[in-house]
Amino acid sequence: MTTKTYQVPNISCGHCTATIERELKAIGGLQSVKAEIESKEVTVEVAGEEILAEVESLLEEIGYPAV
Ligand SMILES: [Cu+2]
Repeated sequence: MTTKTYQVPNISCGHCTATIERELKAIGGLQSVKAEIESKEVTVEVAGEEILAEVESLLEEIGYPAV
């Protein structure tokens, strides 16, 4: 299992974090996701590193690219 934290500057409120968590949960192999408003961070736990590429492209697709 791999854990990774992304910096996502576009997070500004609870709607953003709810959207990110809801959308990322659709990814197969994603074990957990936590988005935080104050730190503008998204932390994911995935079954394997290859899934991180999917996480990154989905974040971009929904308007919350990681820097
Ligand atoms: Cu928001």
